[in-house]
Amino acid sequence: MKLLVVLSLVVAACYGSVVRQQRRFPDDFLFGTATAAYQIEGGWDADGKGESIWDYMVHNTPDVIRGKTNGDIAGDTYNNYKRDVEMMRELGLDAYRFSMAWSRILPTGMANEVNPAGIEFYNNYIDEMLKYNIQPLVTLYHWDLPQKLQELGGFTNPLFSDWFEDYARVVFENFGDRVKMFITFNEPREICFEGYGSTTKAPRLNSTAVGTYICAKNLVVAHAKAYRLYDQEFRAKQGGQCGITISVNWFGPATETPEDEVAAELRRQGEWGIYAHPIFSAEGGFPKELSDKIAENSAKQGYAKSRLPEFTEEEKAFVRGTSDFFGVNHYTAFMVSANDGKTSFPVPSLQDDMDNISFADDDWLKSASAWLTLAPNSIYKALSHLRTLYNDPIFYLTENGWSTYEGRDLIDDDRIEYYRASMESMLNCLDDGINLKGYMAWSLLDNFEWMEGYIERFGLYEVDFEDPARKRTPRKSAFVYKNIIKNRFVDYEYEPETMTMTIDEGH
Ligand code: GBH
Repeated sequence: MKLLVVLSLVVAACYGSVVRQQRRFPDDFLFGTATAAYQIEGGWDADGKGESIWDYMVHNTPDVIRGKTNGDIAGDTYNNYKRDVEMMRELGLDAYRFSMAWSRILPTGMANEVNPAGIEFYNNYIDEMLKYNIQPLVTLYHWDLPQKLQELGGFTNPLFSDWFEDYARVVFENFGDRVKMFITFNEPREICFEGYGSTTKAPRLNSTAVGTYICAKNLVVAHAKAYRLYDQEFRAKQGGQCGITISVNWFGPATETPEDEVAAELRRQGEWGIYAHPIFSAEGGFPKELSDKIAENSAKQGYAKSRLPEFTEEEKAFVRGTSDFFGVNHYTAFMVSANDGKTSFPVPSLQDDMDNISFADDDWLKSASAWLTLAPNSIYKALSHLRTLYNDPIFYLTENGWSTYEGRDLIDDDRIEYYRASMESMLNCLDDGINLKGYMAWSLLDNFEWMEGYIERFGLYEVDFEDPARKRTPRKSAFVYKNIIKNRFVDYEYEPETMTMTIDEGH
């Protein structure tokens, strides 16, 4: 007996991390990385591609981008896609999430004119992944609307959902034989609030009180049309899935006072509830507290109707239940307080409708991005909340990642700390029985970080944007992620022996 105790003590001492190591990811858990067309492809007008709202904005108002750079060439994946797939093999990825550029496939946005070179590019890219058993996850829309459609009002045109459905049909028809997971939209909040409601994304409409809300409604209807199209005309023969990705950072109350609880709830509804509730809730439509508040404010402000365009019962039923999974982009958390009257927002505005303030804890590790800190266990907090609210959906984390500054060396220990913390938080989800099926790290490689240009870097691989060949070099975090994928647990002792990548057998 005594011997046994001593023995097990010795074993425990030798394997200090044994407890953590027992927590494994299942073999069928999908590990991948994510990117978006405008951020990596380049070839902005190559071979018949049409102009997108990002092409238009960076060429006409270059000052809006830090360093006045643009995505004209970016990582030049248009010419380097084979190298990108080689990197996926080096990492041993199960899956890869990327987006298609609408204007590369349909140069004017409308389905009357399909660009064969665009179809060919995505065919080659997909086939290259499939050769090595890497499952492609395709996002149809990651922010690069064809400029011609913007000139017709973009997401605020009531016909927007038809244009999107027509585009989706072209994508399903051409690629659905090989792509089994489609994501309609990436981050409705960033499309609608940042693009239409502020000036931090194209098309910079700054119509926070009205544009944001029209966009929200048209976007979820467009999503539902694409989903129903897939369901009715493609699913039986193609056998895949269709869903949406919403950015869900965690917004918890700063204190336990009822005021802060209410503030946090309104904030969650304004951040992601207005996009998620119509699709994932049992009753459908916009979340009640926020929509009541907007209606009340609109009346006070002299509008004839609520600034939030409500759904008809028929529309509610059409949109409800139209996602095979809940794609979550999650990066961080904020604490929310009721507005103490010291902060004033423009009236009318979404910010005024939510009327609260938020902040990160000073102790949380800071990245190169002002909004991004390492908040403890925030994946678990976000997913367990969503799970209760929306009846236990299947989740994929479709983005999660960390930024460092341009020019930093390849030893990115802070990114490694972040990724390891994310793994622990996901394991907490799995322990709790949350239906989390996969994780896409943002990002495979450094890319054009929208308004931040090339200053904030999210890549597991560093990219030399001065080099015409856009050489890619693995950071230390790439080796650590590779090790996690291979082992299906987090080995805290692991250190790469060299900084040279190889492709393991079977990849
Ligand atoms: C994702 O958005 C995007 O899908 C991806 O394309 C992007 O590269 C990645 O994150 C990293 O940023 O400047 O203070 O107004 C994440 C959500 C929302 C984070 C907008 C940055 C800007 C806040 N993003 N936010 S601010």
